[in-house]
Formats: sequence, structure tokens, C-alpha cells
Amino acid sequence: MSKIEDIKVLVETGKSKKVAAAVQGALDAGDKAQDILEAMIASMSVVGDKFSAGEIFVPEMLIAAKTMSKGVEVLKPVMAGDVSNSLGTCIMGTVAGDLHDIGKNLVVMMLESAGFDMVDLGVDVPAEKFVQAVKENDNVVLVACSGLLTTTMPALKDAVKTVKAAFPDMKVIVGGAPVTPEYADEIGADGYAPDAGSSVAKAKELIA
Ligand code: B12
Repeated sequence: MSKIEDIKVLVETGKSKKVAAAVQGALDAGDKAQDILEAMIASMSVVGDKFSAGEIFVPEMLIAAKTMSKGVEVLKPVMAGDVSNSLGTCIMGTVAGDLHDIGKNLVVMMLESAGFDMVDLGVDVPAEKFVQAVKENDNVVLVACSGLLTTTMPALKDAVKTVKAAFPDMKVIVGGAPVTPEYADEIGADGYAPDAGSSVAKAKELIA
């Protein structure tokens, strides 16, 4: 089995103590950080499918998530860009009622590498807290909201509406598995990106 295949098995089976060494091993053997990351993302889909099929439950999902996060920690310094010019501050969080943060953390990592000063509000962020963070931080140019559940899509709408009501000119980008470009448009967001990689181009386009 290739080193990347090994990592996928470790994430899918939640072997959090072994994953960091495996990721480092793959890097040392010449595998690209991006390929390792994509493999781990694919593994989370496998985990989601198993959950849907009733083969695993919330605790197993949680352990897989923890495992992936430990793997990402090893990739972070490798993926970080060398940025000297700040593009401005971006406030990011997962919306109210939603505890999913792996995707958000990847977007934070990519935007940070691209030159944004990131303020990460974490998960389960009430709409008002995004507004408060815009007020409390300097040079905020972008608000980014993540939502992973169909049940928290209204919270995404609420976050966009609340930020726009307080700061009509503030650019807001949204994303997360159930979000579509049409939905982003419908709720008044300025932009949407399907993944962390493409979030960089969209974010830069929005603040240009
Ligand atoms: C791990 C996981 C969990 C973990 C989360 C731990 C953590 N620290 O994040 C735990 C165990 C807590 C969890 C709980 C639940 N989960 Co869950 N979970 C998942 C799982 C398996 C993986 C999610 C993930 O990390 N994916 C990998 C990342 C990299 O992808 P991503 O999040 O989509 O992010 C990418 C893009 O979407 C985008 N992106 C994300 N955010 C943003 C924001 C912006 C601005 C932009 C531009 C882009 C962007 O970029 C990211 C990187 O490329 C998914 C299955 C799946 N296929 O997604 C289910 C899934 C999301 N969960 C689901 C469910 C049902 C739940 C629970 C309700 C289960 C329960 N009965 O309790 C709870 C809800 C808890 C809550 N209130 O939030 C369902 C959602 C179904 C739906 N349509 O709503 C899924 C799809 C599983 C399934 N197949 O049924 N879950």
C-alpha cells in the first residue's frame, strides 16, 4: 500500500496517534502536501458515507475528524506561503448551531497563506458575533462563513443578513458542502467557493 493509502486508512479508522508520523513519512518520501490533503478530504467523504449508511456513528466521525486535524497540523507549515504583503483582515467562523470545523480550518489556512490576516471565531458562531468582530478588528475586508448542515443553512443566511445590515459594503463569502452558488446568491452573499483552494481566488477577486 502507498503511504497516501496508509494515511487514508488511518483517517477512516480514526488512528489519531499514528497519523502525524504517517503524514511526515509521506512528505519525507516525496509525496506532495496537496495530494496528502486531498486524500484525507476524500477519506472524510468515506466516513460521511459510512455514517449515512449506519455503519458508524457520531463518536467514530469525531475520532476521524480529530485524526484528520492532526494530519493537517503536519501539513500546515509545508503549505504556508511566504507572504509579506497583507491583503487585509478576514473574519471567519462556522455559523450558529454548526460544529464542523475541518473545512473552515482549511479555508483559514489557505487564506492566511494567501496574505489575509485571519481572525478565526471558531464554531457555532452567532450572527452578531461576526458583526462584533468586524467592529473590533482593524482593516476588515472580508467575512467568511462556513456551514456544513442543511439545518444550519438558515443560520448562514442570518449571518450574511446581519453582517450586511451592519456593514452594507462588507464583502461576505460563504461555503460548505450543502452550499451552492445559487444559494449564496439567494442569501445575498457576494461570493461562494466550493473548496479551500478556490476560496483564495474568489476572496482576492472580492476585495479587488
Ligand atoms: C467530521 C464530521 C462530523 C464531526 C465534525 C468534527 C469537526 N471538528 O469538524 C462531528 C462528529 C462533530 C459531526 C457531527 C454531526 N454531523 Co457531521 N460530518 C462530518 C463529516 C464526516 C466530515 C466533514 C468534513 O470535515 N469534511 C471534510 C472537509 C474538508 O470538507 P468541508 O467541510 O466540506 O469543507 C470544504 C468545502 O466545503 C469548503 N468550505 C467549507 N466551509 C467553507 C467556507 C467558505 C467561506 C468557503 C469559501 C468554502 C468552505 O472548503 C472546505 C475545504 O476544501 C461529514 C461528511 C461529509 N461528507 O462532509 C458529516 C456530515 C456533514 N455530518 C452530518 C450530520 C448529520 C451530523 C450531525 C447532525 C450528526 C448527529 N446525528 O449528531 C452532527 C451535527 C453536529 C453539529 N451541530 O454541527 C451530515 C450532514 C447532512 C446534512 N445534509 O445536513 C454529513 C454530511 C454526514 C452524512 N453523510 O450524513 N460531524
